[in-house]
Amino acid sequence: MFRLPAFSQLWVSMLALLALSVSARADISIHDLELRAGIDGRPGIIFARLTNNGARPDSLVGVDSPHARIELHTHEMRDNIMRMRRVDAFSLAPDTDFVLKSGGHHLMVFDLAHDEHKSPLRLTFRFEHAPAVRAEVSHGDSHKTGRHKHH
Ligand SMILES: [Cu+2]
Repeated sequence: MFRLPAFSQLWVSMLALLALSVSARADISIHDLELRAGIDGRPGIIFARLTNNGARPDSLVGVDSPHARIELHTHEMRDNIMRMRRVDAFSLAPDTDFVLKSGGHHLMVFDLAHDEHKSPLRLTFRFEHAPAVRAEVSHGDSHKTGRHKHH
């Protein structure tokens, strides 16, 4: 009987750990992931919607994949021409959706060494504050990539 307090203490700390990991996991969620593979060795592109459920601003500082090198890109108007530019981070305002879409912010996929159209691409989203989020994205329709120009 004297071992019971120790056991229940362990149980309480386990519950606390569980609660911690659940709330941490909910900080930033990623939806609507879409991968458009590039044609003839051109870079692919990833779209998604990131929701910062936390109470403070955060930033996406990188996306890692064992299959490819991934850059954060944005579009900006310069000399009356829309160009893509690499950025170090995307700011994620609290309680707000950040949308990666065609013609806007997006993820550029380089050197895709991957068995195309078979297994999904594994991704790890890294943030300034929130714990990293792992996700997978399957190959979508590559015919649409023609509209996306890369400079
Ligand atoms: Cu780009």
